[in-house]
Amino acid sequence: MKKESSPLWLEYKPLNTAFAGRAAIRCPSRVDRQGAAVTELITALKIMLPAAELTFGADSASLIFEADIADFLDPEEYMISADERGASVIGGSESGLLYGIFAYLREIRLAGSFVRMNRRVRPALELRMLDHWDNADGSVERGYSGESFFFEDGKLVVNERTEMYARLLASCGINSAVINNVNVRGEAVRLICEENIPQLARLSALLHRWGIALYLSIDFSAPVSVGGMRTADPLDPAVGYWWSNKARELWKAAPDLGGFLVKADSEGQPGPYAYGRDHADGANMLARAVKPYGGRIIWRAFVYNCTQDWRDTRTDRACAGFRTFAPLDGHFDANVILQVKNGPMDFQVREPVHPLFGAMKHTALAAEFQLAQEYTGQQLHVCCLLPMLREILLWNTCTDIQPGRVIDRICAAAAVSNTGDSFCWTGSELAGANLYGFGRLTFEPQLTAEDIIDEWITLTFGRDEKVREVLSEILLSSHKAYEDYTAPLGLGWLCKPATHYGPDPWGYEFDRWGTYNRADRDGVGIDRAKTGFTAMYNEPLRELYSDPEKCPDELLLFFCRVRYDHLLHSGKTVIQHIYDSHFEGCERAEEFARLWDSLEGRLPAEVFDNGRRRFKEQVRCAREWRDVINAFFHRLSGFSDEQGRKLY
Ligand code: GCV
Repeated sequence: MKKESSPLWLEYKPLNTAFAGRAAIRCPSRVDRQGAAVTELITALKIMLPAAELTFGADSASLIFEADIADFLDPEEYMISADERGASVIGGSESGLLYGIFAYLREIRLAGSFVRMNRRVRPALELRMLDHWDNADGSVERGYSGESFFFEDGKLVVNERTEMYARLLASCGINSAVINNVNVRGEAVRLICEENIPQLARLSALLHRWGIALYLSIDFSAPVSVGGMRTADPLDPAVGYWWSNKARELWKAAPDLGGFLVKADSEGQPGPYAYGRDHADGANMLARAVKPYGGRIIWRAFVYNCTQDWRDTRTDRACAGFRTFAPLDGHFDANVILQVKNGPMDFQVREPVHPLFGAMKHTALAAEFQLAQEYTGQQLHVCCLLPMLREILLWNTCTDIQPGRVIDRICAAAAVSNTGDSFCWTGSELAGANLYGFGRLTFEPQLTAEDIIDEWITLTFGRDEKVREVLSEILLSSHKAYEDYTAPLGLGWLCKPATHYGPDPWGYEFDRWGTYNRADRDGVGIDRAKTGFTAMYNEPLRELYSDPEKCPDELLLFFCRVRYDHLLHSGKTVIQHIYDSHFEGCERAEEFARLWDSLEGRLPAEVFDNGRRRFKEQVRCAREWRDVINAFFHRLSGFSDEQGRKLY
């Protein structure tokens, strides 16, 4: 069933100016008048200047908007020069022009009137990608925003919502989308089969018009599962031949297809190991099949042993990605991108940056983030990820190649999407900031989280000062609050297994997933110098992380095993920090709920009520986290709270 959707930050309103004259759009023939860029400009101007007479190329106009394409710009680059009489927007291609038009419209909406500006911008990363974990049956793995809007009962859906989705993505700079789950199951295995190709082609064309390339997650064993072959061995020529034919068939119908995303040999997904081959063998075979069409293979580095024995203290899951992929550096074809999760474990609220970013020197890399708040409150808790994303992108890997920040070492950023078919797309209105901000930040990483949040609030909720103040305060302190009441000093996995919601500090301790805190009566944390993990970082990081006296407080329990009375740089003991941060984080959540309540009457009623319900749940759950985690450590360590608060 088709559901209504909100235009989010793209709701145009009349500008403050009372302009009633003639406004002209001028574009030379190399610009497509029916293309997305010009269409968006017209749509916006009609609403922003309701009394204006809008024409194409009229000389007597008092407002002139020029749109052009120029070869001296990169395809996605744009240039704007504007003043009170209009604007000239030039792109390096239709996509660059589209980004320029969106940027111009954003500025005049933020100002409420025509602005003077001169700007030339080129995106920092080549691919800015959303990864949907949507299943063909319409469910979404780790989805907290309703059902899929791409799939319904095994069928691919293309409708007005798809068009709105493409506009939203383009407006914040996202240029690629993987529409199906990396765990390719059920009918999704057949997505690349003949019966689905016409609909894929429609979707690909729709997205392409908005500068977005369609990617598909594929089943590595497709030659067997849908091709009827006896093997999917990447070095078997018949397998390569099967994939080449499949690529030809797909790109013939959908010439703008971006490529495939592959989760191989991970959490039960098939891969090259079954045939005694390595990940470069698997990725390169696919890369050769898609190469003639400019296609790419995005290959995930999330490979580890998920059937570990908890008694085995020598195997460390954090080491797995590095051990698998670092020896393969330089072995991948040029059209393979290795997609590495931001940390070595799995999207915890605090993890060190993955050491592969500082180790792979001859491999194209993508950083993978998770906007779906699987481990960060599942969109019931507010948790704005932008400060963290920015910190990671600008983090110095200390490699000998300069510049060596993560953003300099990658060509792509991907984010597991937080969208679904809920009216506001992201379940919680506030989670929209993560979606918008991911696009803006990966286009222009020099923007601060504060800038982006302020921009998003104004575009989404208007310019009410109180709303702006309250929402920025909540959003900017939300990640710290969540970290405080759930994950002290870098210690992850205290959540309930399977659902990953709510506290259960023993939950993962005797399980098979390689996710342990090893807390006992004497101390807590894992000595990762001993497991070999800290050695995967470049100096001076290696030394910093190996030494409990030097390790940054926020990562101490990730890297080191310490006693509860170990003194932190902050001057507190570990145990007192655990108690304090849980009380403080929880108080912060209570404060968020009060702040939100102060916005009653200033936000649309449905938005306010939706937020109020979610903050109520956040407060309940934060109290649960506080009391369970404090009781756990109190009972194990025997230390009481310096402030005499109740620890249960
Ligand atoms: C799509 C974690 C999640 C899984 C997810 C996996 C992955 O394990 O819990 O739901 O699977 O990561 O990123 O592949």
